[in-house]
Amino acid sequence: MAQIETVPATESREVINGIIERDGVVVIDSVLSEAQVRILDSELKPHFDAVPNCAGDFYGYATKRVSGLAAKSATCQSMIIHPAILAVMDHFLLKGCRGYHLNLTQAIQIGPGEPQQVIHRDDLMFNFVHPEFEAMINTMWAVDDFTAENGATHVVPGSHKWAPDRLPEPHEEVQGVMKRGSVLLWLGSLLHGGGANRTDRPRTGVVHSYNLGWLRQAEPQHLAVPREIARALPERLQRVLGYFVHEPNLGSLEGQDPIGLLTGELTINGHFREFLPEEVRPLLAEHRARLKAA
Ligand SMILES: O=C(O)CCC(=O)C(=O)O
Ligand SMILES: [Fe+2]
Repeated sequence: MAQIETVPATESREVINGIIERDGVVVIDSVLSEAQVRILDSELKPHFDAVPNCAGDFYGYATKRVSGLAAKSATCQSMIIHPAILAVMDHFLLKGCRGYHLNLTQAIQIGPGEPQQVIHRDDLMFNFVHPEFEAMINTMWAVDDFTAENGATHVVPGSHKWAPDRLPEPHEEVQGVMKRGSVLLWLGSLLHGGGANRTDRPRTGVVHSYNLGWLRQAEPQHLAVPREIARALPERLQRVLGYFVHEPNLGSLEGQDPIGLLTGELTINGHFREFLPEEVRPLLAEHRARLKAA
């Protein structure tokens, strides 16, 4: 039978990353306190009350989705840059880029009667072959207890190493059963999907996904988070939202670091900087030396 390893929030980064490398998935137990989950739940409630059900064969018909969480929930803001989460992103995503960003935020409330979602890989969003590294990684924070009955996410451990066309046998699929406040992490290349809700109450979870800093964000965070809100956030979070330059020169504004939009340092027609990785410096220095000598 397939299994998901659950580790305590105190588990070392090395062990957590090792499990994810092997299985493509892990649960970190009780990262948020009961009090934090309660606040998160109350921050999400008015948005779930306002939003209609999705209507799509992928998103479901009895499921509600709320995005823009980096602007809507202070608890999500701190979850996005939780050190245990960023340690995983550092380990996997920095193999494929010089800096990563948030791909999307989405609170997902699977309502009673919703059938199981199709098993899929989220990284199909980025349609290129990338065997050397992951393009994206997901976190699913349990706002309710996730149970087999209420729609805990299905995953197929090990499927991140499968040929793209291999489909899982029923015994290879397992649900991410976890207590509220826990977080399920899975690689973008892992087969998974939302579960069927066979109870009479919704199942709420919060997805934050992260991707390589040179890929497009599924939910453009500069647009999703109004600038007045972004301005007040901690710098680490501003960077993860996408206010940084991916060297060389990807994402600069006016030839400047886009974080200047938040700090007030960005000037129109100001000094047009270059943002270059260290390893190209010798090549440039050599070129200048040759020019001088000529
Ligand atoms: O809600 C879930 O458990 C997972 C949803 C999912 O995988 C998706 O919508 O891409
Ligand atoms: Fe998914």
